[in-house]
Amino acid sequence: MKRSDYPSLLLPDPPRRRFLQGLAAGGVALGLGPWLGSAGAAAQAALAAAGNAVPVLRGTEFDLVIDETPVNYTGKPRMATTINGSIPGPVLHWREGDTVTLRVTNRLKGSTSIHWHGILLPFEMDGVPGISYPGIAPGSTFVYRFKVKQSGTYWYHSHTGFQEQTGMYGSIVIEPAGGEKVRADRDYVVQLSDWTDENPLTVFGHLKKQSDFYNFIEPTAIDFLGDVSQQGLRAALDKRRMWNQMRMSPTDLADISAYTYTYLLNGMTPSGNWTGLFRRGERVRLRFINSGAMSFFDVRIPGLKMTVVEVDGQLVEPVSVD
Ligand SMILES: [Cu+2]
Repeated sequence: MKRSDYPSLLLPDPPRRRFLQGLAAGGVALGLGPWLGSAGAAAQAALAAAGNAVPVLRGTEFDLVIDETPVNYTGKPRMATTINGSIPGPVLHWREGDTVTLRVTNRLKGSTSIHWHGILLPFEMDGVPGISYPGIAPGSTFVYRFKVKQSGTYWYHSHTGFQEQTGMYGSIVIEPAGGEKVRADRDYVVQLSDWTDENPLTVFGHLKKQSDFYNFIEPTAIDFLGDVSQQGLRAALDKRRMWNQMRMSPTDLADISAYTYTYLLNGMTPSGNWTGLFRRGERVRLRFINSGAMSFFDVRIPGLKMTVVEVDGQLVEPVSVD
């Protein structure tokens, strides 16, 4: 799979698009720049050496540390919110039927939380501040413990402020009690997300003041004349009236576009070209996860048929797609 094939959506203009391909080796590993020598540099060097692999943790006991980590996706150094120093955080491998213990330590200046997305558990373990618990205060550790009652592909993320947008998310892979029913020779998580160099609060502020702030492909007078010549004046006017009455734009596919977003795959920018290796004839399982704060993704691998076998942790009637 080539990173350059993705994403095909919402890229306003070519120069910007090239820029937003990002740094070839962006992310945590190259976030060293101005902070070289700061705490955590050794951990980052280890990540750089690991290439494009997201760290994997297996078993029933997990220690997760939430901290700020310097990153650089576009040439501008920024601070991210990380789990064990990486974006995404580690892949958590669980087994159906096991009881897992997850100790989450907060090294941030403010409160944090981890919510286990799609996981069935007692409400006190759900990790939503203000609903199921007060959150995890700075300097403290919260211990989550619950029995794993399901299998499949899930993810986890902060449920506090905009921490998820700034890097605080990871994937969960749960092996079924009786082993995988659909066998594969290789198994890869493909976690898709979006990164902005802006403060997410600023992004939010822009949208509150102007909902199409990041939309640069609004219909123009020339588009209208094109509609008139194709559909006739009446139909063109009707169409425009319909959108105006809804106070919506026909190009309003997502509120936040590539104007500010760099799209990440397993924490790498498009130029980072995340690669999953396999041999000819092997069957590869890809676990696609949308961890975008605001984006949805049109997933395809040009020239390759894929079979969807599982959705949201549920086995489904296999469906062939591109
Ligand atoms: Cu969620």
